[in-house]
Amino acid sequence: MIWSKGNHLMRRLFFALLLLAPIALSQTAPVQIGNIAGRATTSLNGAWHAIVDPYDTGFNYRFFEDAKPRDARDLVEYSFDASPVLSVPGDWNTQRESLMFYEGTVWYKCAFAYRHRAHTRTFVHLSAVATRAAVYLNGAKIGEHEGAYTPFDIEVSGTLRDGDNTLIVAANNRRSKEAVPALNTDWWNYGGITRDVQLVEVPEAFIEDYSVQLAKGSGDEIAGWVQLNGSAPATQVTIEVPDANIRQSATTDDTGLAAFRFSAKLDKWSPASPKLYKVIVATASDSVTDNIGFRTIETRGHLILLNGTPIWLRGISIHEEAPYRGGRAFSADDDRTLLQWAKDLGCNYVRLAHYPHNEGMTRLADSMGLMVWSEIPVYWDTDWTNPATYANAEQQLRANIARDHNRASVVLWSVSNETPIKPERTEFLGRLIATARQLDSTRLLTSAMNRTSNSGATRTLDDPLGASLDVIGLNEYLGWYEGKPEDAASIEWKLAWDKPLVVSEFGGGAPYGNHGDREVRWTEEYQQWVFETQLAMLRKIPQLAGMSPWLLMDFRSPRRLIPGVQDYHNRKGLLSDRGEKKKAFYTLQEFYREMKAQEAGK
Ligand code: GCB
Repeated sequence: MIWSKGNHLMRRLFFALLLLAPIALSQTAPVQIGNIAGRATTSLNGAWHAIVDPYDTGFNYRFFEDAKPRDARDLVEYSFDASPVLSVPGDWNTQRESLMFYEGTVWYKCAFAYRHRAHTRTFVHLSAVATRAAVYLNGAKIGEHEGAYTPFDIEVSGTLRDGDNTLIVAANNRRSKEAVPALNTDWWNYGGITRDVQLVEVPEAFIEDYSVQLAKGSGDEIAGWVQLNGSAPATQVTIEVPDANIRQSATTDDTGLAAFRFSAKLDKWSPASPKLYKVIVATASDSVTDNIGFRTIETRGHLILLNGTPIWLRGISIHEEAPYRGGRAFSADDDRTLLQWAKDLGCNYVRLAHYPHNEGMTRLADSMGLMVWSEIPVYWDTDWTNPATYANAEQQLRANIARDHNRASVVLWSVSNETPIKPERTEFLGRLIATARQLDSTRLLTSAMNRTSNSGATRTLDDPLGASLDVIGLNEYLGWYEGKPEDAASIEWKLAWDKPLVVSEFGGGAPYGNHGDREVRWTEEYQQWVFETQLAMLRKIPQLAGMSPWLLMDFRSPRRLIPGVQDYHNRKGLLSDRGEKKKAFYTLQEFYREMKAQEAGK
């Protein structure tokens, strides 16, 4: 929560869009550096000594000092060096059997050598720590963070020593009703330093972040901003797109912000042609290179338009669960395996449920041509009236948008999943939606809803939240949690708004290889039948603009307890966690083939 740069983004947009008078910058404003992949970094990944501390003893005993007994009689009641190691990145649960169900604190220590280079500043970048992190460098606390799926940066320029340094992270994944998500989720509560840790070196005056995107509503104008940090007012910034013969400049105001808008002739990014341009943002002292796609995304009535043309979202939901080895996914190989399976299914879109996935995922989606629904973990019941809960949710939203606001693949920001209809919920989510719109006016806002008004065979999706969304997300489990698959034949769906509908979830569970009569639950045949009847029902909905059934691959869940069938796994995957394709995979693949052919024929 503490190390956000959300307020930076707000400030930029405030200036860039409203062109109001500057507001003084707070010197201590936290920073989230954009485009870490384009920076000079030193990886701190590896084997870190780790102390499992279920009673939080380390805060009293000051584990963060990494003390060693001075002599044979000295009492130091802990030892990092004698404690076994855990791999970073990686959840702790799947690294040691005794930690599979562990919910508590683990202290991690990394020792590294450093040599300061003149005229540079250094940050520690933590791509994700689940769920709360307290971070210490050479015995002193340097920051803390809450939220298991978003990155944070801590400046250590004055704190790093030339020579040996010790970084200690206390990670805690205890659930709480005030947290986001709260106590109950249908996925594993993986703990630990689950994504990369890096030292990031930047010049004294550096490019903190930038937005280089097509202007809202325009196919031939780029609009955006560059935020400098540590620079003098009126610094010149250049924006270059060499392959489009673009070289433009802009000048910063006294907050370090330079806004720009210029015309540009560009080949548009799309799933059929995921063109990325090399973009160079530079000042006299700093330069960052990115690969950015340019596309527009809008709605008209119940259509979703990509680059002005209607597009139907052939999707699948994905959890950030590692194929083959299990546990939290984090590597480029994990990401590629998952997204390639989505491509094999015929997808042009993926829903990254239910939280921001690692940053490699959206970059890969950019280059593979997959549109992305990106979500924050406001899931099921939440402490709607608690200001700290709201602040945490908003911080996760800000960090997610800050991280991915230059990714062409991301077309939808989702603020929540399956929340109960009550005024305090609608107020909470309404504030998140307004914040997302302020931060990023170019993408579509959505939420996965599941409450309907039912009358006979008619189901009306009229959750009041829908009024403030661009795209209506619907999760429904007819034929699985409710009724029988064949009931789908007589159900009619209505929407309270003339807006696009994306059915964000439907499905049923079957362990791979469990065959039998389709009337028998948990067989692949039953799961396939659910898909057949659902597809027949859903395609009749006039507003249907896409779908992302539940889901690509089986994943771990502490709520899934049938031995021999679930074994702590949600089995609704179209593939097993070993990559075996179930029968329903082919049913959906065939449907997507047909949808694609229809689109091509239009
Ligand atoms: C849902 C939730 C998802 C669950 C799924 C299920 O509605 O959004 O997180 O995993 O159903 O399998 O029950």
